[in-house]
Amino acid sequence: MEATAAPFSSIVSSRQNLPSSSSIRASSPASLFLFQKNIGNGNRKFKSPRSLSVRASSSSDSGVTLLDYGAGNVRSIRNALRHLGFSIKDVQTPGDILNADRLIFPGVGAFAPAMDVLNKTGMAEALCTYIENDRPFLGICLGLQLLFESSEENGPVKGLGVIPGIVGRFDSSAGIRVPHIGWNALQVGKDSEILDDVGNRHVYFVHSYRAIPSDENKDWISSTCNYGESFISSIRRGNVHAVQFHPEKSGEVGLSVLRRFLHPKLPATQKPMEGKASKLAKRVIACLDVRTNDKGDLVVTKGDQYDVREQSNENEVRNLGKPVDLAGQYYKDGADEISFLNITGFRDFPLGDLPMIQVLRHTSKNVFVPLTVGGGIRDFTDASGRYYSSLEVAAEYFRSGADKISIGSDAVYAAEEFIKSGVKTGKSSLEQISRVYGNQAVVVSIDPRRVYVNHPDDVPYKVIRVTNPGPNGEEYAWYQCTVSGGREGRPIGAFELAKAVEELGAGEILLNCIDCDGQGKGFDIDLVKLISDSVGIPVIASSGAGTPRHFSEVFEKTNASAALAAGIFHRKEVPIQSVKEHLQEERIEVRI
Ligand code: 1PR
Repeated sequence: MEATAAPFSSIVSSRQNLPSSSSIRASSPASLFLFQKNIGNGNRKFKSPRSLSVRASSSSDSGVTLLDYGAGNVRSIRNALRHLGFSIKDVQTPGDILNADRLIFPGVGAFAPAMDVLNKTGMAEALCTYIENDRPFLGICLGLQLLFESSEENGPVKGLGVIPGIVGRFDSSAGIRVPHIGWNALQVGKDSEILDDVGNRHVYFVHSYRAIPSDENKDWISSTCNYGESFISSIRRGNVHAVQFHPEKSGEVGLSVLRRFLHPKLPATQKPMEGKASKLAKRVIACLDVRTNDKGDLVVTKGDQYDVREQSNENEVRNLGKPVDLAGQYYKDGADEISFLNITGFRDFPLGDLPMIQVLRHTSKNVFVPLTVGGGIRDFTDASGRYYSSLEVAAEYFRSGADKISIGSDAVYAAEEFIKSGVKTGKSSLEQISRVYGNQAVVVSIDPRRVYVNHPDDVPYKVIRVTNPGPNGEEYAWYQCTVSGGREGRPIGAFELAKAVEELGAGEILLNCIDCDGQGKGFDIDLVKLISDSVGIPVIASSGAGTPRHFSEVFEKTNASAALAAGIFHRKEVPIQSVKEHLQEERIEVRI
């Protein structure tokens, strides 16, 4: 496919202030990669605008036009629209935008490559014309940001220029963690219409850049959100809407936003749904460790200190259920996020492991909260000599329904290399994926093991005084990172790794602890405190949850943004709702 830059003036009347493609930086290999992959996989062809003529609108009441330019997870919005009974017509030409009855633009990825593609395909001009004509439009996330004049993301880069203002990065020096990931509350203006059912409930955000309210854009703003500062969470003018949050990832309340956009004549809700949202909520995440058992079935398993085999003569892989079924159950139970970790991914090639892709595809049909997938994300050459970049692996996961990918072993090697050389090569999977999809889409999963020492100077890694002394009375410990599912210890500590991967572009840290895994005795508070105090990105505390009290403890004693558990949920010992209720009682804000 060629990303054509043919003039669009033959079909659209001339307009002012259009972003000129010459002001956009040259197409990055990443954006072209995405675009080409998209065309290749979706059998879609973007035609030159010259070949178009404006047709009369033909969409039915249950049809919606979707502008998918090929980056990130657009499957979720497709699934949400289908779930709501709508059929989707994909934009293939700029003319499809002009002829749409209602258009959804779920922008994902980074600002510059997105604008690059929009300009080169003539879509930018068509979008501006469509919006100027007050046609029904819903932009999501980057689809909101692109409406502004420009963005500082790898820029400045010119946007569509529909709304006055510059999209800038959240200021982490104000003591907030960037990216802004999680469920936050809105301050909804009067005439928002599509937000009528949101009321005082949390919706899901994931972004590092935001537009801020000003006198010039105040007429557009339909809601704001607070995260260190007030930023624009939605805009509305006439039939044109855009939201910074992800309705397709905001559970039932998010689906109501889409429903109201698709059915603008729905009666206004007299009383918004109940809720008590006021700020960013602490997240409760359900984690599914997935692997193939000895019979060849893909199962959810769970280890004790990473040993997932039964202590029986058969020594079978523990089978705690089917991945898609369990994920669906956890969604209904109120999980704020679901993680799938392909725990044998370090030895199998993920794209050869199609069941994992299928799990994502099926899960994302009915689960409307964020999905993370990890395991085996790295560059790979298969038996026939075909080389797959980690970017291709990640792209396939995103296309299959993942919102974030999680990198384990490969991030350890990248961090070791970076610490040794002091140079960011830009070639590691972590750097490549975060460059293309944004760092909010990249989680680094750390599998550390506690190593007790007698003295802080015993090892060249960050050593802390531990709350509970070691078996020989040792008062200190460091946390050694491992690879290959805990099988191999590496010469790097969790502290050093966390700092390095933040530099390399990780957007979030999933902090496991081999010693605590499956023990049900609580999170390793010393470790979670160490890491969550050392980095500016969100940290997910993982391993060891046994009771609801363990969740409140980790939120009260550390700066963790989320807490993850597996065994207690799989064995139905503690329902997710009980955890949430307990956190509420302890006055810790959660999404209910
Ligand atoms: O190295 O990029 O291929 O990624 C492999 C991924 O698989 C890593 O994220 C790694 O953490 C995970 N993994 C590998 N082996 C195991 C294992 O258990 N044998 N699982 C494994 C890690 C840890 C948690 C677990 C919590 C909570 N599982 O995710 O869910 O400890 O458990 P609990 O609440 O029951 O205590 P790569």
